[in-house]
Order: sequence, then C-alpha cells, then structure tokens
Amino acid sequence: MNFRLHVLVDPAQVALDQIGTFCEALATGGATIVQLRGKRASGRELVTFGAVLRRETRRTGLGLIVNDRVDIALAIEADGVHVGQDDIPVPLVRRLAPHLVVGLSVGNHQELVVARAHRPDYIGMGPVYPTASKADAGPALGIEGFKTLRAEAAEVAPVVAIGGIGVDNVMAVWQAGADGIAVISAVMNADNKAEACRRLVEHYSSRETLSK
Ligand code: TZP
Repeated sequence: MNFRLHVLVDPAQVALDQIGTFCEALATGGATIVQLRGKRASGRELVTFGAVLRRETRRTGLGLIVNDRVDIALAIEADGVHVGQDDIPVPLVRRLAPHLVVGLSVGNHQELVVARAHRPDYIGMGPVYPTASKADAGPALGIEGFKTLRAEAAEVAPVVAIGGIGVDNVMAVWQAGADGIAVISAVMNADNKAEACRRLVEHYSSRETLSK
C-alpha cells in the first residue's frame, strides 16, 4: 500500500452521487488512500456511504481505510482500519480481521511504546500542527517534535503525518521524513480537490534528498 496521501472524509461532506467525482479528483491529484471517518455518523450511514465509496475507490485505484470501526471495514470490504489509542487494540483487530492493513495513532513517546509492542502496519503521527478539525487532537508536536518522534518510530512502521498540514507547511513535513501525510481541511475545503492534492504531493518523491 502506498501511504503518500490519505484524505479523510466524513459522509456529511460528500453527497452520495458525488462520491465518484470526488474519488476521480483525488486520484488525479495523486492521493493514494481515502479514509472514511464519520465520528457522528450512524452504522447505517457508514455502510451506505462506505459501499459507494468502496466501489468508487476501486474504480479509481485508491485504497480505502475505515477509522475506528472494524465492523464497518469488514462489511464494506475496505483495505484497512485505523485505530486510536482508545480504540480496539491492534492485536485484537488482527484477530478479527487478519487481512486488513492496520494503522495506529501515535502522539507522544508513551504511545510509541504501545505501537512498538503492537506492530501496526503504519503509524498516524500527530497532530504535527494545531488543527481545527479534531477537538481532542492533543497538543501539536511542532515540526521538531515530529522529527524526533518520527526518528524513534523509524524501525516500527512507516509514519503518516497528520494535523494542520497544508500547502504552506507540507514541504517541512516531507523534509522531516514523513512517509505519507493525512489531511482533512487542506483537501476538503478546497474547491479544486485534484489541484489541492497535487500541490500537497508535488515534493513527495524528493523527500529522501530533502531530509538529508
Ligand atoms: N487526527 C489528528 S489531527 C486530525 C486527526 C483526525 C485532524 C486533521 O485534520 P486537518 O484539517 O488536516 O488538520
């Protein structure tokens, strides 16, 4: 799985009949994964939206990850599930769904200790910058804090940076060694979503050189 650019989407943000166009824009712009994240959505809403999202992500070559809900991930045949430190522990997710890619959120050193023991397939690390999209995101690491924690995580799993990332600060995140980024507002608030994605990933391929 290519972790380059995850775009997190809430079912309230895209009408069912616009999901196809939405996925086309993301894929055109260079996103690789859509994460279904409906904190206030019912199970029924998630499977209804998720079924269309699964069909359209397949058609456009995007991966599909579901936030928190292993049951929904299984029901819609997603590629993976992303859990936080208060959700179902990674080893239990593996038992329930051995074929799924599993991501784990890490925001500090203690949580990285958990990640080292639980061995997720990738780590969602942040918030790197302050964010208005998640009320309980915790304190921002800042780019230096991110660099330090990412270096510690290097042997554990690929690191996907999240939180307040946009076109104006993404270069620093690539330079800090992120394997991928995950965003909400930088893409969801943009009128031209393909262009927003393109600008976020344009320096992705040079990140190895950048971080030297
Ligand atoms: N987890 C940590 S920060 C965050 C999540 C879900 C929100 C990211 O949203 P944005 O708009 O890209 O800052």
